[in-house]
Amino acid sequence: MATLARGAGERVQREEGAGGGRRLVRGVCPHDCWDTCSLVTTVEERAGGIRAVRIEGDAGMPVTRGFLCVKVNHYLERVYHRERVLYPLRRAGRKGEGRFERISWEEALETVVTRFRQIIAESGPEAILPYSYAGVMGLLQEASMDRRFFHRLGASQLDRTICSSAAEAALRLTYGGRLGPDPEEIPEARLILLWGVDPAATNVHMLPLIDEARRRGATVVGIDPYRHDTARRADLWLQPRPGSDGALALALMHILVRDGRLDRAYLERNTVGWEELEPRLQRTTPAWAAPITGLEVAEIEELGRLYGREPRSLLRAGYGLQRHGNGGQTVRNLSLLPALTGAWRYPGCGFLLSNSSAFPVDTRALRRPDLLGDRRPRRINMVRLGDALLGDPEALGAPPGTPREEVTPLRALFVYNSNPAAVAPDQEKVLRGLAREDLFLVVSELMMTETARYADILLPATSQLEQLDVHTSYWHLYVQLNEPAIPPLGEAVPNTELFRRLAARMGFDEDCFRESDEELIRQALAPTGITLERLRAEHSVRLDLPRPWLPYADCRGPDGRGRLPTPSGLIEIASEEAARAGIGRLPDYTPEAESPDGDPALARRYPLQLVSPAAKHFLNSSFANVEVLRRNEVRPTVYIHPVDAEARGIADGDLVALWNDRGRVQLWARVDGRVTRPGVLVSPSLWWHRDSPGGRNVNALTSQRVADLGGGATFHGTMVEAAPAEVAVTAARHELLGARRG
Ligand SMILES: Nc1nc2c(c(=O)[nH]1)N[C@H]1C(S)=C(S)[C@@H](COP(=O)(O)OP(=O)(O)OC[C@H]3O[C@@H](n4cnc5c(=O)[nH]c(N)nc54)[C@H](O)[C@@H]3O)O[C@H]1N2
Ligand SMILES: Nc1nc2c(c(=O)[nH]1)N[C@H]1C(S)=C(S)[C@@H](COP(=O)(O)OP(=O)(O)OC[C@H]3O[C@@H](n4cnc5c(=O)[nH]c(N)nc54)[C@H](O)[C@@H]3O)O[C@H]1N2
Ligand code: SF4
Ligand SMILES: [Mo]
Repeated sequence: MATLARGAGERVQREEGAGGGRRLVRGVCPHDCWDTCSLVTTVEERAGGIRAVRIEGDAGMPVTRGFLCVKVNHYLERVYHRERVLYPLRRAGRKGEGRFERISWEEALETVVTRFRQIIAESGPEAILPYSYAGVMGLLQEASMDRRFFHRLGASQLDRTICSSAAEAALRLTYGGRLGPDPEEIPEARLILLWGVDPAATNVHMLPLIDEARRRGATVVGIDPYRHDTARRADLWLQPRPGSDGALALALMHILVRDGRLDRAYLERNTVGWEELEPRLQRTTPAWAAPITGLEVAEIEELGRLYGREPRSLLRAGYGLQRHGNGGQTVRNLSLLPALTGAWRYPGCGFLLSNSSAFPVDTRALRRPDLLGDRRPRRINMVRLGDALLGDPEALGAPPGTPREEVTPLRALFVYNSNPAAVAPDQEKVLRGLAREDLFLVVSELMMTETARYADILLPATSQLEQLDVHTSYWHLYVQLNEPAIPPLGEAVPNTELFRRLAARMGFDEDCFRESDEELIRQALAPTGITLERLRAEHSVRLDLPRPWLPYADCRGPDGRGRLPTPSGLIEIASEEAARAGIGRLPDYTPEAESPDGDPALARRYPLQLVSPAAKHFLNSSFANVEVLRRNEVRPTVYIHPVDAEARGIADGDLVALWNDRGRVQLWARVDGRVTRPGVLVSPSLWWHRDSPGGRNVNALTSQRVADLGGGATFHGTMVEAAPAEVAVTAARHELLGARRG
């Protein structure tokens, strides 16, 4: 990899100097991924026009080191994919059928604006809902002109909760924001806990950092019900029951107290509420946590011993463990562990989930919430899209008990940067909602996705090679510029341009709707002190933060007062805000509601806990239509423990059905050592519907229930039953009859 990296760096210089038909353009990977890699695209001018011919990592970027992941190595296959949407299209068949006719931009914009005006006149602007997530993570193309447009319109507001909001809320109330150590300093850690994270799939640029730490003698422990590819790098692997990590963390705290492993000086100076928590930890013994987590007492003791003995520890948590009903409390408990041992004092140590708060970007300038004026449109949680589309009053933001007739239904949905037909929970409801004849659906997409197929108006979006943007990261500390490498394909436009055009059509005459992408970049970066000129020259610029970066080594300012943006200014072990949010003033453990402990009656019907984590060769549902990546991911798969498989007559390689009250899917079973805990199923995600024999992906099973904090998604809190596919038809029918009778 190092050779390749140097090679790419040399070429940048050589070919930039050479001029002529080949050029190298520097960019940034657009995807929702920890790494936020620097890219170099080789562009050729040919008779037929300008074409990107190669994409590789940028050797000049210290964290992403000149290599890309297995997915983005195939980015050009995405850019030039036959399923790219290249022109505005109008639906010509039934909803979802995917038959369209080409129209002009003129006609597309006019159609959207006419329908929006009509809907606003009849039902008010809240009948319109934007639905977007992080299909592109650049500050401009993810959230700028689009937000201005919908603020000015007064549309319903979307709570963007599908990924990380439970953790965000937990860290906000505990630490005042999302900060962790600098990933570049990870090799300094002597103990690394990979807690619910699979870097071999989702954070490949952490692998060399872990390897370096191991060369220097670090111990690596994995804590995940799924023994994924990163397990090869671990000295110890614990497989707790999904949703039980909060209890494991409390047991570790118990061990730290019992064994005298606390950094009392750190706790004293930097935290509030320890004296309230400490006595409560007497009961959270390893023996208490063992039946909850399904771990042996000896395993918990071993983990406690390792963590207590080595304050130079990094707890690297992933987002999977907070996609549970108790996910907020879980992250709160985990994030406090380094405050007990004082790990925050050391480079590369502490708790690392996200570094988003390190970037002082001016999002208000980009998004202009002031365009709302006095209006306070209702908020709709994106996790509940299915219910919202089907008119459920609470999902539409109304107080419990409001009659349906009193609530404005959604009459238009505008989807961009997301593929809800595949990624949103409770898929049957989402698809029924998208199929509503009276719903006006606008989709802006690169690809003919399974959401796009339902569109009334489908608009072509540019890929990252065709647009300008600036990127921060939720992992490393660099700001990076993405320069367009090729002209837009067909009639595709960047999201910023799409909403500029729509605003002009709507007659919005505020100056902010005419600002260029370069102006937006300048506004966004103003507080960082990093200029567009500097980014053009240097491409990747590290934030002006000290090295080593120790965000919580000392939480008091020079005047001795707490300096964190929490009410006390310190790390809040006891939190009034947590009490108000309903999770209690102090860290605690409540079982995941959809689990054997949380709902024993449900577990009798659906005894298996299904986890659907990120697939190595896809990025959510992106890349799942790239042939070579589909082949490498093999087929929609569910990993089953041999005991569960045998009890159901399932053999390795069988087509099986999984079902619950929400839906039913078919996948191929793997019966191997990946899940060593009976009762747990793992299905790497997300495939498109068309790749599964049943025509649905795993989200037909997941629920719209929200987490304890931040309205977060609960994808991994899903109970199901499984059987070989043919037998399952009858079993599911019995289940359905049983449910009706009961
Ligand atoms: N290849 C690839 N990379 C990706 C993505 C992708 O789809 N594919 N998605 C991107 C996105 S949007 C995100 S948010 C990140 C997510 O990155 P990660 O957080 O690494 O990935 P997740 O799939 O959310 O979950 C990680 C792990 O959590 C485990 N897990 C689930 N529930 C529990 C639990 O209760 N306890 C414990 N201890 N572990 C649990 C899962 O088994 C899984 O191994 O990755 C990004 N990168
Ligand atoms: N069962 C299960 N479901 C999950 C998860 C899970 O772990 N298990 N993970 C969840 C997580 S963490 C997340 S973040 C969500 C992600 O859900 P999404 O944000 O929907 O992610 P993608 O599937 O990557 O879809 C993004 C879409 O945006 C489009 N796009 C990309 N760039 C642009 C652009 O510039 N303009 C426009 N208009 N469109 C663009 C892409 O082509 C793609 O179709 O899924 C969630 N769903
Ligand atoms: S998806 Fe992640 S690892 Fe892959 S190139 Fe993009 S930022 Fe890098
Ligand atoms: Mo995500």
